[in-house]
Amino acid sequence: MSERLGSDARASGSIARFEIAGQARALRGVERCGDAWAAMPAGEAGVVLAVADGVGHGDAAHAASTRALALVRTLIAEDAARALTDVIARCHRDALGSVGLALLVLRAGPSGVELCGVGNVEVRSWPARESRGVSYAGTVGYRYRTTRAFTSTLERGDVLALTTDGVRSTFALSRPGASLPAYVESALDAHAREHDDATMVVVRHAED
Ligand SMILES: [Mn+2]
Repeated sequence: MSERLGSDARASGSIARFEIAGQARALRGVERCGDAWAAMPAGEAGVVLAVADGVGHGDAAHAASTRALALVRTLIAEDAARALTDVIARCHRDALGSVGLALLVLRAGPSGVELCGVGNVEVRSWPARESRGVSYAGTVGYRYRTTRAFTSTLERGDVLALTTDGVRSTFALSRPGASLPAYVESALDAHAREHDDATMVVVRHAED
């Protein structure tokens, strides 16, 4: 298990009882990906996932998204139970003057799932049990009106997928096979947009 799981590229591993795979693909022809993702332990039994999409593409977007995720790591390391609305607010203040970003932070653990987001980062669940909540309109580091955190239950074997808007709405989360990295790879091959960075992070709660 890596404390540094998550990157601006592809990675996979396990944290607590959660299996995680993610991949951030840069827009073709651009070196730096404007999206980034991170996964980190949250206490003994939990995990926090964060996905960021810097406004625009390239270096400035990359800088905004990676800086925000570094701050999320710091804040969760300080207090694994910190309110997610506060995490978003701290990232907002830190990102003022940058290009801004969309940011979604999700905490999963034995007591369920909690998530909070601003901007176009989506969450899907398999099986679809109930609404997992939505991101609020706005841009972290520029302007957003308000946020709240959504909570839902989590059963063994449940799968969640976080995606930036570089993944088309044609993507429907299905039951992944044994390999989460292979699932993410093929889902991005099929559903990533041509003209945007695209990121997908999938987390599976252990079956037994
Ligand atoms: Mn995007």
